[in-house]
Amino acid sequence: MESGSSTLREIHSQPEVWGQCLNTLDKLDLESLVGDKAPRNYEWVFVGCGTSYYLAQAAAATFTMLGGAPARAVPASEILLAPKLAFPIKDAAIFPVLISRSGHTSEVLQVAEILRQRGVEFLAVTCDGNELTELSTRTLKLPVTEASTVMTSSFTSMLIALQYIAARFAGQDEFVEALRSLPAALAGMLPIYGPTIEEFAERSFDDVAFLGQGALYPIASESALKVMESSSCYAQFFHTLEFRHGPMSIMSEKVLVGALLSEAGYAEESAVLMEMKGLGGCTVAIANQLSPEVINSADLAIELALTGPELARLAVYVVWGQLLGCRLGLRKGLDPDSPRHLSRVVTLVD
Ligand code: F1P
Repeated sequence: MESGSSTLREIHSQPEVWGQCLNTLDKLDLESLVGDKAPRNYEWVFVGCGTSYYLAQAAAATFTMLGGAPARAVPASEILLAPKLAFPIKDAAIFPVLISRSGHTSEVLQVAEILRQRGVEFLAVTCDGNELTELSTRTLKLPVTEASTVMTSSFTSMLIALQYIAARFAGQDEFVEALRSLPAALAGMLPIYGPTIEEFAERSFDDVAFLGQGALYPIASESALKVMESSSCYAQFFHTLEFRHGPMSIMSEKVLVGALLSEAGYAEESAVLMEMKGLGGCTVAIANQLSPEVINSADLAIELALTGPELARLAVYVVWGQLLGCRLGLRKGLDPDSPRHLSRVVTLVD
């Protein structure tokens, strides 16, 4: 099979896959799945590893911002190695949500086993294996199949699913409607930005940094992870304004800075990106609506032009980092479907 063909196909399949997931969610009996665990009564603690951990962060941000009740994300390994830090409050007050595309990641399964032994009920969110689902009576399995090692459509689909649940709890029908508009919107954008990103990825970089604030921070983190996994290039992620506090010393013409710009912080965040351009860097600006100064300054400008609440746009923000990582990897002669040293599932043997 041609290098990267599964990853590219899976990235481009997202409009269709999101549509199928939304149909599954519409048919799901959410009340019996999690109705008794309302976020106003329980702290939802989202747990995962790798991409699923960044998804956990984006889900926690959505629950906190939409529902107004605190929610958190922790890597599964923290529950195993620093349990007092990960679960400082009573078991009875938390509702863990264990996220794993495969359902077979050892650290997540170990957390599931610990919770089961302690009698803590949890929701398992997955696209695949039953090893995880067998440990919980509450499971959400999405119709997403991926052949690639790297997670793309599974990340965005599970994100949309968790945002859908957050919106249902918050009684925000217009948020659910905004999620429903994403498949058609992305289908319109991919033919425009897909070729642009392919051409852009002809350049080579020594370092890559993705920046984002608020709920866009986990999306910047996942974008950087995609570039690392798919192109074996070191990529970092920062809260946008933090980049001035030290990291900017890496700036040169061989550094790529990608900024996921929010509406509320647009002026401050775009100023950082333009400053990095002034220091010789190559810049990518991604926003719902871009100002002429940013369009003129950035080497690559991606405008989402979506309607609906900003928080409902997270899934679309990540697609460009997915594509960029894959295209950079292909340009380097790598196979983004099977990145160096990685496997689809991290299985730890005792
Ligand atoms: C989590 C994960 C992936 C990563 C890698 C190993 O998988 O860390 O994010 O790309 O290939 O596994 P999962 O628990 O969601 O299946």
